[in-house]
Amino acid sequence: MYRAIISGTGLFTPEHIITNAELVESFNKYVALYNARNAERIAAGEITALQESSVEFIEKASGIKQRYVLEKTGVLDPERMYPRFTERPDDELSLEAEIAVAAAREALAAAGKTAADIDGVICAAANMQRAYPAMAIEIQQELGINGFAFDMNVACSSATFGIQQAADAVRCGSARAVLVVNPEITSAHLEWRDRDCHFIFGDVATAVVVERAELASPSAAQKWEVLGTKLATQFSNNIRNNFGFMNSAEDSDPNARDKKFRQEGRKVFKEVVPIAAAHIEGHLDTLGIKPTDVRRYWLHQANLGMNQLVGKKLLGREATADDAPIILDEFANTASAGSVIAFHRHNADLAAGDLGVICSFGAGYSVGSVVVRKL
Ligand code: CO8
Repeated sequence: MYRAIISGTGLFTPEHIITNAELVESFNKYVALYNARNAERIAAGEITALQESSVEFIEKASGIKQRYVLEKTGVLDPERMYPRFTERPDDELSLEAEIAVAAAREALAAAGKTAADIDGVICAAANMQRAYPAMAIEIQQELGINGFAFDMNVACSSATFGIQQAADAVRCGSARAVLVVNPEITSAHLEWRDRDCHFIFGDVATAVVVERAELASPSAAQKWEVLGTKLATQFSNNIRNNFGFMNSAEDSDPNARDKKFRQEGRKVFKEVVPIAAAHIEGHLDTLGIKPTDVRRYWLHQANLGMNQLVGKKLLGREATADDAPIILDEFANTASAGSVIAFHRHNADLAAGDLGVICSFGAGYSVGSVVVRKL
């Protein structure tokens, strides 16, 4: 068995920001239009009037202040309420591959690696742009990497599940180094017309290089030994999206509400916090580490309150921004990428020997943890 390390990370951030104020303004315009157009049916009690959203609610309930998106005019158009992308021909790089490649190039540079050093690419994300060929193979081709590539989807936990696959391949010797990319175009699978969730998500892409410790480049800015990985799943319908290849054969409406992200947010909050905290504690225990010995937790970024509760359960006190950094105020929930953004942004200040945990949790339910030590 070889030792696996994380030797580089990368982040692609879209150029457009939607603030809560902009989002709520356009949502409330949509509500006014909808209610005016349906005034008679609403008055007759056939349908219910839509209610306005509010910046105060969003910030208090979630901690989110803004989100990055790849396209904002379509999202903010009250007659449309979803992004406006142009379909690309088959011989052009697809959008999801494009943002993954941008993050991947940064991760490779940070690790001091070139395409020739990488043996595998895993595209781990909550949504794939198409069924096949795999997004990962297109990304592999664009980067000029040999070896293998495949896609995997475990919704918000895709990144940590991908890191485990990469670490396993490195540890057992089937790959010298594996690139894990998490391109998340959440804006295309969010129902921006639903006030319960219209504020939750943002677009981004992250990338991580996992490689054999002794092959690490001297120019790598950081090296984090993977001490252990642990994954767990438990079926739940509380976060669900029924979009899929059976839709047309079933004669179902491809634009029906259930073909986009939907959730029972309260239940998710209540059920996932204890699962995540117990999972991390159990994982650390198998490695002989106490939760208080961990210098930093890079947690999934879905909700500020969730992370505060997970932090408190682990540490027995309020977790500070230094214990468990928050990036969701700036990025919102970026599905699988959140914990990797937190790691990418907030690891340089740690010292050699410091312990950290990257942990994601979400739809499935699913939870994945990666325990690392700075070399
Ligand atoms: N403005 C004003 N009021 C609102 C709004 C709004 N926008 N939305 C809801 N309200 C109202 C409700 O109607 C309700 O009113 P009332 O009390 O009269 O019934 C009240 O505010 C409270 O509503 P909630 O109980 O729903 O509010 P919560 O405090 O529970 O907060 C959250 C809602 C923020 C959604 C919270 O429950 C939460 O964050 N839960 C956890 C969510 C989570 O972690 N989900 C993980 C999903 S991500 C994942 O796994 C990946 C999926 C794949 C990505 C897909 C890409 C699109």
